[in-house]
Amino acid sequence: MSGQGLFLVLEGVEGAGKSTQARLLSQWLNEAGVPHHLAREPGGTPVGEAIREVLLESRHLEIVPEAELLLMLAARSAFVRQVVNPALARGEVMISDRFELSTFAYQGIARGLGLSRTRELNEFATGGVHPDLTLVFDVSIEVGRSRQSSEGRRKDRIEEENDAFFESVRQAYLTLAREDPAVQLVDATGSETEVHGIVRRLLKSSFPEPFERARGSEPSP
Ligand code: T5A
Repeated sequence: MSGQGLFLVLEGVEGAGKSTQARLLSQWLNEAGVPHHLAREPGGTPVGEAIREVLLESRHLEIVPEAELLLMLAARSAFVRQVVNPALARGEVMISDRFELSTFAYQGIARGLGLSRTRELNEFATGGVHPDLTLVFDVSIEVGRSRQSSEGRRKDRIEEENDAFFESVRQAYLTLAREDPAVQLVDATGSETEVHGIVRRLLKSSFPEPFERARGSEPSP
C-alpha cells in the first residue's frame, strides 16, 4: 500500500475497456461503501485537463515526441500532488484510468524515446509515487478499434496513428507486464461483466482488505 490508501491503475490499448472497467470498479466500491477516488490521465486536475486538450484535441498542432512526453509528465506532476497523494493520505482507494505505464509504452517504446530516459523523467514528475497494482486490459488492436468505432466519436490526435504504432504499444504492455510483479495482465476479450468478474477476483486475492469487505463474489449479469 502507498501511505494509508491503495493506488490502482487501469491500462491498455485504445478501446480495451479501461474506462468501462474503472466505472464498474467504482460502482462496486460505492455499493460496498469503500471510499475511493476515480480519475483519468492525462487529466484529473484543471491544468491536466487543459494539457489533455492540447495533447489529444489540437489536431492542427505538430507535437514532437519529446514535447508529447513532457506534456504528459507535466500533467502527471500536478495529478500526483493534487489528486493521488491527497487521496492516499485520506486512506482511499485511488483508481486511475492510465498512469506511468502508458508513458513507458507509448512514449518510451512506441515513440522510441527510450525506456530508461522516460522512466527517469517520470520519476521526477511523480516524486517516486508508483501504483500498488496496475491492471493491463489486453485485447487485439482489431478488437479495440472495433469497440471504439461502435462509439461513433471522432478520433483524437493519438488515435489517428496506424495499427503498427498500436501493435508496438500492445507488445510494450505485454513485455512490461512480464517484467514487473506489480503489473497484472487481464484478458479483456470477454463481455464487460466477465472482465469485471476477473477484476473482482484479482483484487480480492491481492488485497483482502478492502476488497473482501466489498460484498458479492460475482457481478450481477
Ligand atoms: N497517453 C496517455 C500517452 O500516450 N501517454 C501517457 O502517458 C498517457 C497517460 C488517452 C490517450 O493518451 C495516450 C494514450 C491515449 O491515446 P484515453 O481517452 O485515456 O486517451 O484512452 P483511450 O484508450 O483512447 O480511451 P477509450 O475510451 O477509447 O478506451 P477504453 O477506456 O479502453 O475503452 P472504453 O471503456 O471507453 O470502451 C470503449 C467501447 O467499448 C465498449 C464500451 O461500451 C465502449 O463503447 N466496451 C466493450 N464492448 C464489448 N466488450 C467489452 N468487454 C467492452 N468493454 C468496453
